[in-house]
Amino acid sequence: MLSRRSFLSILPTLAAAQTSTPKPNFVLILCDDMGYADIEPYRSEVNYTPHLARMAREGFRFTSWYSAPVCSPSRASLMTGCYPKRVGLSFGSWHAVLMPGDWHGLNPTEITVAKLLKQKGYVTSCIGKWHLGDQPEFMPTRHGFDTFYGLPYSNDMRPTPKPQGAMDYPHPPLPLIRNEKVIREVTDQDSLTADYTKEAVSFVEKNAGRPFFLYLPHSMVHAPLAAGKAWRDKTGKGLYADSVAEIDDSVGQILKAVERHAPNTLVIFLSDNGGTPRGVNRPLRGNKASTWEGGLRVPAIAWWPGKIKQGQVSEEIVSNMDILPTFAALAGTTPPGDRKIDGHDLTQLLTAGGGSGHQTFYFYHANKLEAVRYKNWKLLVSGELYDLKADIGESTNLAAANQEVVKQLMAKLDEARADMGDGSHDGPNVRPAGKAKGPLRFWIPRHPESGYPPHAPVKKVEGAPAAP
Ligand SMILES: [Ca+2]
Repeated sequence: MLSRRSFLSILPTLAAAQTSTPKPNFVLILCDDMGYADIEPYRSEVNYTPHLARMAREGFRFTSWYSAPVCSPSRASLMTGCYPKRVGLSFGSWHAVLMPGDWHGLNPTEITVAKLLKQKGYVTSCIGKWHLGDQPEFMPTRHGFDTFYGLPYSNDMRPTPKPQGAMDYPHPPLPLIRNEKVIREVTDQDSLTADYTKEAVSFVEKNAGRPFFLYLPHSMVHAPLAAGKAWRDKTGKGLYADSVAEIDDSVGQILKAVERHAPNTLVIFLSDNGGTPRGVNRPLRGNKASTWEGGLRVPAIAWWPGKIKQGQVSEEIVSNMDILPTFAALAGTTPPGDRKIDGHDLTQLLTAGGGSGHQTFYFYHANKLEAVRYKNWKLLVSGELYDLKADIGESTNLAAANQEVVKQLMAKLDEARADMGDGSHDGPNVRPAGKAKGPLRFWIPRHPESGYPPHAPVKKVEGAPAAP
């Protein structure tokens, strides 16, 4: 046993050791529209994804990671640690997601995970698709990222020959942006994944000596699908499979760069929402843009050799909202205390094998509350009840035999309504989306031959509110 004196004498050494513990780096890789069973760790029978398989084998795989049904809301929750509804971004201004020239975006008053980490001395970069507002004040460089390279929104938001409806709103040319400057119009998307990957690897190499946060939201496998020359027709299973294979190769390059240059790095791989019918969501019901499990439950793998034990799998309810509190804790800081944050710190779960996720998770589709999960139960507002542990595919409605559970979960739905609201009613604890201050601009004006004015807003989309 240590004498009191020798015990006291080692205290300063311990304190010094603690303060000198290097902060971990973070790499957050986000795939777009990838389905639950599109990769090997989730039993894909189509796609060959050796690098993601390795990540899962050597790391931690979640089977109940929830995102949001579509792109912008999913990214809002990743960046803020909150339900999209809480930060006013469960819906765009006239479409399910934010559109080019949209007057809404992630509120500049929100504290993103990038802003938090930057305050702790991290160098931060967003490489890929942003989709949280394309007006200058909403861009990554105004939300805590030192640098940005990529697209401001989805790769399908580009000029189309015949605009019809909201998705075919007469879009401006699709811009590739570095920081806050347009590099060029993107017409051929084949090199996007390779370009992002090259930028990402170079970022890791350059910043290996300091704590960094790399956010890498790929444009793929969102349509229009594309793959680099080396990948096109490589799988023999079509362009979707080629595109998935290239994403997997990109993951391999990131892991290699991290191992070589910055081994103290937590890498997380996610999809931003459930898969489309192009991919495979088995055994889940439904697809992207629904609140069936197939709309929000996504592949999710965490990898951090030496810190995360190999080959772990967890059924805990976890979500995009947990990224901010987790990264904050690992970087030695805390989420902002002046506002409601919905996410949980997953550090214990990831590194100690203990700890738990959420007991309750709410499913919003646009502004509408559609379901709640509590432990293994999921109740839809329609009154249908599913036991997700026994019936992950939501095939058997057990409401009739479980009226007490229905009652309990209905009360939980009411709690969400009183907190965040439902439909056009915003609850008292909802914060507004940002609203653009200046005249609405596109990054590249519309081509004169499009027949539309050069800048947004232009054409009245049916059902859309008037532009401010
Ligand atoms: Ca998406």
